This record gives sequence, C-alpha cells and structure tokens, in this order.
Amino acid sequence: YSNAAAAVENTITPPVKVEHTQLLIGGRFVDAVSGKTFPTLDPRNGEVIAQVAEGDAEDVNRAVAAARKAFDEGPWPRMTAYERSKILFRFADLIEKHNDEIAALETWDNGKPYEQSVQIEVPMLARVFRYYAGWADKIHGMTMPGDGPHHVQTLHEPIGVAGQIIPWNFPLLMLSWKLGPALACGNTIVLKTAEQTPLSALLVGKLLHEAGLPDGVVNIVSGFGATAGAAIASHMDVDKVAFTGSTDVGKIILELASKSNLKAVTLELGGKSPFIVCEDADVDQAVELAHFALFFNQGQCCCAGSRTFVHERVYDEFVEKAKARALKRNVGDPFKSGIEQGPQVDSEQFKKILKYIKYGVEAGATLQAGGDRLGSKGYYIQPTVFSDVKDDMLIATDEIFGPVQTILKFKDLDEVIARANNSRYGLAAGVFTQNLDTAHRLMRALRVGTVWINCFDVLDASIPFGGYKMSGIGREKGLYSLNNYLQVKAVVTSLKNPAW
Ligand code: TXE
Repeated sequence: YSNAAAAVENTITPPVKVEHTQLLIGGRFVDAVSGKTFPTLDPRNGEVIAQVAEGDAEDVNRAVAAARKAFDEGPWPRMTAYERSKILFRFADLIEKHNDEIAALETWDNGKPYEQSVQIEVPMLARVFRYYAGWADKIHGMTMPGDGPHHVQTLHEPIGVAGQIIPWNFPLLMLSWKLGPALACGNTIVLKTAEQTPLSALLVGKLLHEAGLPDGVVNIVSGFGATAGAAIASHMDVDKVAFTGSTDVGKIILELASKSNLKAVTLELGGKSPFIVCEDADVDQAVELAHFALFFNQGQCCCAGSRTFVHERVYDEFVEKAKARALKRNVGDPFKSGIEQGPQVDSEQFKKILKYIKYGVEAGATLQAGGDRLGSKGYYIQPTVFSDVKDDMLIATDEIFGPVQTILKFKDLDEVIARANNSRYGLAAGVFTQNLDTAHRLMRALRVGTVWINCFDVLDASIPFGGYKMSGIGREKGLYSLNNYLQVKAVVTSLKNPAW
C-alpha cells in the first residue's frame, strides 16, 4: 500500500462553501438556545470544517413546538394531497439542480468518494423523494362490509409529529428514507442528524423550503445523541420516533419511548450479513460482488456482507483472488477521481476497526491483506482481508463497520444455513449461485429482512428495508414504510336504510 499512502497525504480543496451551520426551526435558521457550537471534522485530516450550532433538549422543545403548531394549525396536513405531492416533486427538481454542491458537502463531512456522492447518492436522494411524491395522493382508507346496518370505513391519517434520528454513514439517504414517507403522509417532523455529519441536511432543508414547504413542517436539530437525540425519544409531544443506528442505542430509544408517552417506534439497527458463495459460482464474479458487498462506503453499511461464506471447493481460489482484489482497491482523497475508498468517518470508528483487526490476528485468523492504517493523517484504513475465520471469533460475530472482509469456509447448504442464521442480527444476506433450487432454498431459510441473489446493495426506493431479530423493528422504503407514519381511524356510520 505504499503508493496509496502517498495518495492520502495531500488534500484537495472541496468545491463547495459551507453556508448553513445553524439549527433549522420553524422555517428559520437559528442559533442553539445555549449559544453552544461543536466542530464538524474533515475525516481526511481531522481538521475543523465548520462550527455547527449544538442543539440540546431546549432546542428540541422549540423544534417540537414548531412541528406541533405546523401539524395542529398549519396547512401541511390540510392541503390537498396533490399540493403536497407537487411540493415534493419541486424539491426533487431542486436536489437535481444542486446535485454537485450537495454531493461535495456530503463527501467533505463523511469522507465517501465524491464520484459516489455525485453519481449515486444525490441522484438517489432525488429518486426517493419523487417516489414518495408519487405516493402522496395515493394514500387512502377502505370501506368494508359490517354485520349490521352500518357504513364502515377507515381513514388513513398522519400520525402527527415524527421524531427522526439518523446516522452518519449515508446522511442524505437516511434523511430521505425518513422524511419521504413522513411527508407524503402529511406529518410534521423533528430530525436530528448525526454529530459527525450535520452539513448536507441543512442545505437540503433550505431547498425543501425553497420548494414551498410550509414553515415548521421539517425542523432540523444538529447535536449529540445523549442530549438532543434522547430529548426527541422521550418527548411527550412526539407521536412517533424512527431511529437508525447502533443496536445499543436502539434499545435506549425503545426504553425512552416506553417511559414517556408510548410513542410508536421503528428501528433500523446493526447487522452481520452473510454473503454465501456456493460451489457452482463463477469465482471471479463472486469475488467482485463479495468485495463490493463488504467494502462499499468504506465498509460502513448496516447491510454490509460482512461474513463471506465460501464453499470449500472454491475456497482457496476465492481467498487468493479476494486478497488480490483488496490489494488493488484504490484508496485516497475522496475528492480525487477514480477513488474507491476514502477515510472512515471519525477517529472513534477508525479506532474501533483497528481494534477488531487486532482481535482477528490474536484469535488466529489469517491476515491476507491490509491490517493497518493508511498514511499518517486522517482516518484511512487499508482494505483488509482475513481468511480461516471461525464463527465464534469476534470479527465474525460483531459489526466492525469498516473495510475488513472475513472469509469463512463451508461444506454444505444445511451447515451454511445454520451458521448464517446463528447471529443476533438478521438484516440482509447475499446469495451467489447459478442453481435455481439452491437460490430458493437459501432465500426461504435465511432469517433476514433482505436477500440479494446474484446482486447486492440494490436499494431502490420501492424495496422495503429492515431487519429480523436485533437488526430492528419495522420496514423503511416502499409501500410498507407508509404504515409507519399513518394512523388508521375506523369510522362506523349508522344507516337508516341499509337496503337500496
Ligand atoms: O452509533 P449511534 P455510532 C453501528 C456501527 C457503528 C456503531 C456505533 O457498528 O460502529 O453503530 O456508531 C444518536 N438517544 N451503526 O456511535 O450512537 C446519534 O447522535 C438518542 C450502524 O455513531 O447509534 C446518531 O444520530 N439518540 C448504523 C445516531 O443515534 C442517540 C449506522 C446513531 O448513533 C443516543 C451507524 C441516545 N442516547 C452506526 N445516542 C446503521 N444501522 O446503519 C446516540 N444517538
């Protein structure tokens, strides 16, 4: 990795200026009540990008009050569904117009390759909002037959004020998966961004208002989990909370919700997803897909294929080729072109990953590639590959959330099904095979929320996403996500003359 080490030393100046660093409450950018700010850092070198207003419980109170007023008195839940839809479509157009600027902020704050932000993530942001703009005027209840002289119907109503707490690995996509369905259904929102990546959401929040969103419908509070986040989860006037992050914090959210007002909760948490390479696999293709499944986004994906199970017949060849592929991975300043991997998001994640690499070596797994930091500044980590991994090693049980591939050997399908399912997580799985029966068998047997067959990380707006077991509660995206933001009201009307 010596050439790559040089590639991370000189940083390119990002092609964007930071314009918004205050909280967005009631349609206005405002300072925190306390006047406090916190630095958001450039993961390429640890330098301060900007000081950002630090919201805490007081600011959450203000944001919830603004959202409550917008819900109880404002036009948003009352306007026609078509009007709401038009605002969301206009917003998507504005995202496209500002594509490169939004992408640059995302990369600067998070460290992900700029080409990935420009070509994939910001276009997906627009796509997700168009998808939900399309839903806004197609949400409606039903009529059903009753047993007596009654007209029976349901109204699908917005739930009210939604609290949304998002992580730093896909700041904009996580925002879209949460705001999209909540807005389509007519809710108002208090969103807390992750403390590592507050910037892109503030720009997008401004564009939402430019598109015609009424004041107070979306309020964005930058700040920390234990203060601002906990204040949202325990607020008596928040009707629903949606969270994406670690399983440990997911448990706290559920507890705070139950101890306060029993607000509805959806959780999208960690994973340790199996990627299963069957004996009939084309090894070159399997290596490439398994590499993508793990290393995409610096390995910081909740659904990363982080347990690579390979059939014993192709195992040796796979390991050799996986190692060669990792050694070729292009790591460097995310603003340079052709870069596949930038730095990890912050020093905490960086240290966590290096700690797990050490555990892997100590436990006796074979280090095939990488194993250390890259360069001397910022949070770059060498693409790392372990083979001879055993199921009970910490690198095979815990979410590392970094560029560390762990390869395990298996003999037959029964065995790999049992081992793949032997996890506290159940978010996703990858299956690589040409055999239709094998694909169907695995697809049904795996206890996970998503199975990708001969593909991975296909995350279209229409596809529901969420976890079994300790990977979460509920589904985001797709039709299923609308239920998270709706109340069903049954209305029964007595009929004088039920016959016609
Ligand atoms: O997560 P946290 P962290 C996993 C991944 C990672 C680990 C730790 O394994 O290494 O979690 O990352 C807010 N009340 N994932 O520490 O703390 C916090 O401010 C309310 C998987 O970043 O869970 C941020 O906005 N909110 C994951 C959000 O929760 C609280 C993505 C996530 O932070 C809070 C990120 C509290 N007490 C990490 N404490 C995925 N599923 O994609 C924190 N927060």
